[in-house]
Parts: sequence; C-alpha cells; structure tokens
Amino acid sequence: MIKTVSTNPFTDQRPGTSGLRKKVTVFEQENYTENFIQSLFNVLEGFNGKTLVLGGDGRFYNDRVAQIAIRMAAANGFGRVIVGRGGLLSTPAASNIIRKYGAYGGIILSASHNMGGPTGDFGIKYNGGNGGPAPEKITEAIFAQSKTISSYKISDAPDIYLNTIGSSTVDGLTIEVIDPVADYATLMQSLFDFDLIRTLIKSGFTMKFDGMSAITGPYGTRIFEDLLGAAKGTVMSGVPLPDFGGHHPDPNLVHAKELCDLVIGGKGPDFGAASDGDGDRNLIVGKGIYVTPSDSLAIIAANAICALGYSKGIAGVARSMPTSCAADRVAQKLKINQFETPTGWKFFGNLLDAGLITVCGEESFGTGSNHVREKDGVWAVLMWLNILAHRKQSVHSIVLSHWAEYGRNYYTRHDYEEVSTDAANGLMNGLRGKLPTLIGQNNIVKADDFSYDDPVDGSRTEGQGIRLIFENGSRIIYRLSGTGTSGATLRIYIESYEADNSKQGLDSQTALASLITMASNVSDLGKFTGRTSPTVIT
Ligand code: VG1
Ligand code: CO
Repeated sequence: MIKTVSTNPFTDQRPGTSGLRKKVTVFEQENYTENFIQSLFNVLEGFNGKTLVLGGDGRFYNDRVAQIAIRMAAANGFGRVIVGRGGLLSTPAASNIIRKYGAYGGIILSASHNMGGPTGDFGIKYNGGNGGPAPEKITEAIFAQSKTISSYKISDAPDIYLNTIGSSTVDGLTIEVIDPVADYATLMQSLFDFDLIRTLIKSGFTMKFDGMSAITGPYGTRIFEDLLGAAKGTVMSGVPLPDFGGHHPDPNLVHAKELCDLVIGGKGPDFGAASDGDGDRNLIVGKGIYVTPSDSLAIIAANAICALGYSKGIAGVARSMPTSCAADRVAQKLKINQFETPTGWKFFGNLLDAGLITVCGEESFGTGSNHVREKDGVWAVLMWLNILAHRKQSVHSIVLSHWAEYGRNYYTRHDYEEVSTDAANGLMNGLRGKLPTLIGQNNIVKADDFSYDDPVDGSRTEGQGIRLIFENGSRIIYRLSGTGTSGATLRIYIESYEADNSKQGLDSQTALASLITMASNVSDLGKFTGRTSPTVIT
C-alpha cells in the first residue's frame, strides 16, 4: 500500500561535486533520506512506468537506503527498478546499465573514496538517462525542492530480498535483481583486446589489483583473474566490506601504500593498480614508477588507438581545470578537440553526448571515455594493460618515452583537510580580493577565478577555482573541495612544464619546490589555517 508521510524540510541537502554526501548519522535522521529522494522525484518529469537503475558501493547504510529507494520508486510510479544483487553496482557499471537498458535514470548510493562504516560517510547521487551525473540545473532544483518539501510517498511493503538474481513485484513496481558484474564485463570485452592481454599475462607479466575492500573486488576478480587469466590472488582486498576494513578506499600513494611500496619499490609485480570505494577512480603504478593521473590521461589519449574500441582514433580529449596540461599537448599533436572543464564528471557529459570528445579525465585519479558517462577505474586499468600488451614495453619506459616526446608536466596536489570553514573561505576570499594585483608579480601573467561556458548547452558555471598562471605556463590553483563532510578541505594544485629531456628525472616535490613555497606565501596559508604542511600529497 502507498502511504503519504508528512515531513519537515532540512536545510542542508545541496548536492556537491558528486551528489549529496554527509555523515551516515545525518542520513539516519528521521525522514532525511526520504526527503532527499522525494525532492529528486519531484524534480524529475515523465518517469511514470519507466525504469530506474539502483546500486551502490556496499558501504554501511547501502542496504537500508536501497530498500527505501525501491519503496519510494514504487510509490512515485516508476514501472521497474533494475538493481545490482545485494544492492551493489560500481558507479561506472550503474552508468552502463542505465544506458544499456534505456532506463529513465539511476540512483547511485556512494560516498566514493570517503570513509565508510557507521561513523563514516554516505551519499546519494542521481544520474540521468545518458548515464551521467545530473547537471547543476537539476541538482540545484533538487536542493530548492528539499527546502520546501512537506510530504513524501512510500510503499509500506516489507523489505525486498535483493540477494538472488530474479524478478519480483511490489505495489505495481517490477524489481529485477541482476548480476552487478556481467554487463560491465561484456562492455569491457567489446572495448579491449582480451586475447592480447591474456597473451601478455601468459608470457609471465605479473600484476596486482587492490580492490581496497570496496566495490571493485568482484569486478577485478571476474575480469583480471577469471577472464584474463591472471594468477589467483592478483586481486588484493577483493571482498567489499561495509566499512572498507576501516581504511580510506582512496587509491593514492597514501591510502594504497602497501601496493605502491610493493610495485614502485621494484621487487613486486610488473604492474599495480587500485580503485576507490565506488569503482570510478584508478591508480596506476609500474616497477619504479608512479603514473600521475594527469600523465595517465595524456598517455591514454596518445595511445588509445592501441585498443580495439578506439582503433579508429579519438575525437577529442577533455580535462578538468586543475588537471595538468599534459593532455593538451597530445590533443594538439593529434589535431583533435581539447576542452578544459570545472572539476567533477558532470561537466564532461555534454561533450561526450555531442561526440566532441572520446576520452576525459581529472587529476583526482579519474579517467574515462564515451563508453559510459562516469569515470571508470577498471576501464583505465584495462586500457593500460591493452597499451602495455600492444607496445610490449614496461610502464616505466612508456612514461619516459611520453615525456621525451611531449615534455613532462611536473605536478602535485597538496590537500589541507579539515581546516575550519571560516579559515578556508577567508583564504579564498583573500586571494580573490588581490587577484588583479598579482598579475605582473613573479612572472604571473593571468590570475582569475575559473568560469566555464558549456559549448553544448550554453550554461555558465562560475567560481570554479583560483588560477595563477605564469609566463612559462606553470600554474598554481586553489580550490575548496565539494565532497568533504567535515570542515573544509583546501586543495592546492601545482604544475610546471619541462621540455628538456635531461631535466625530467626529478622528484616532483623537488622540481616544484619554489612554486610550492610561493603557493603558501601568496595565499597566507599559515596565517589563515595555522598549517605548515599538507595532510595528503598526491
Ligand atoms: C573530488 C575530486 C574531483 C572528483 C570528485 C568526485 O572532488 O577533486 O575531481 O570529480 O571528488 O570523485 P572535490 O570537490 O572534493 O575536489 V569521486 O570518485 O569522490 O565520486
Ligand atoms: Co569514486
């Protein structure tokens, strides 16, 4: 039976860079989750009788919210929900399911790389019929709804059993439970040369994939071990846990340290990779080398042609503004389109839909293509494997030859986590106020707050990060995170270009040392935050 429940609005349901992310305890408040989902349904139009895709990264509270979402989908008139077994789907797999089955849209339950468990974070994100994150027009409309909502509709049916594949009905809604991995594995087989990769692995090439006790464990096991023949145990931490084993499921040098030490140290396998909580990020390491995500994007763009699904070439490449300019050089050489967008995958959707780009990525360990409308961790790993198998070279030599050909963009990101919101805003406002006076100092030729005009729908997005651009192309960028759940996180992105092959071998912190110091001084970092060093360096 359908019930209408009275409720009071919450004031804090504004989606950020990637959906609504809050502490689990916030979502656990009475009606909090229901209010947000109803606000979403109130904004959407014409979904009566249509299909909604549902799945999440398996973190604590995923199971409860999956039940709520299904009951509310039934009460609001959806015709069918396709849900991954156990309520699970990686973010890119959910995007694929939406597209493949022509769904109206999908709800993804995830806070990505944020900590899980009862004291960790939870998140809800809506993706549209193209499989991509809802654009700001929709997320802002949801926020507006959430501030005035007075009731929601929900079925009072008992919990639906989601642990076996099959179909059932609740209040007129068909619920189809599917294997979360199967369709995704089929898609990957259509894009990459699995035979070639299998041959590479058979010849003795070794790899490790860290599932970080998050969603990609089952995807990695099926694809790397079962389909590609990598040894059993290639996938580490491959069982998804509601608290990710107490770790940050964030594939970077800090949180995937064990894998990085093993592979970069040179005594482990030839290749290492990891993905995040919801499976959309990737980390790539080889013997003796860590591939920065910005370099990875450029290398993928330059070599995509090695892979089956991209063998006709790529239409263009886009990167988020803070991502290094390495990919731009590839686009120029290939004479293909190049775009610079604000941070967050939602800004790539229009470019992908319009066929203006094929490959895109972010410095935050996100890379992807037009195969879905999300960044895709396992896709990036397969792309690297396909390139390695095709070029028959190590990760290290592929990176070195890329730098020799295009130059090296030294790059680092310094995060200052959990600074007070006032301090972070003070620092950003301080910088904004002095932008005009910075031009001309220290060879700064441009100082602005980045804004983006979408070439497809004409929408304008402002205030996307402060940029200091130097005469030689070096850049310092300041942004506040839109995914954190406590205090503010200040991100400082620093880049400089080195064309001279004989000077490309430095450690990036060393190469960027003077810019790093300047970044602190110009922003009065110490004065505002009291910090002298970042919490995370990538
Ligand atoms: C961060 C990254 C951004 C990414 C976003 C979502 O956002 O910087 O590049 O798109 O996370 O990724 P922010 O606003 O905190 O800088 V995920 O894997 O957390 O969905
Ligand atoms: Co993620």
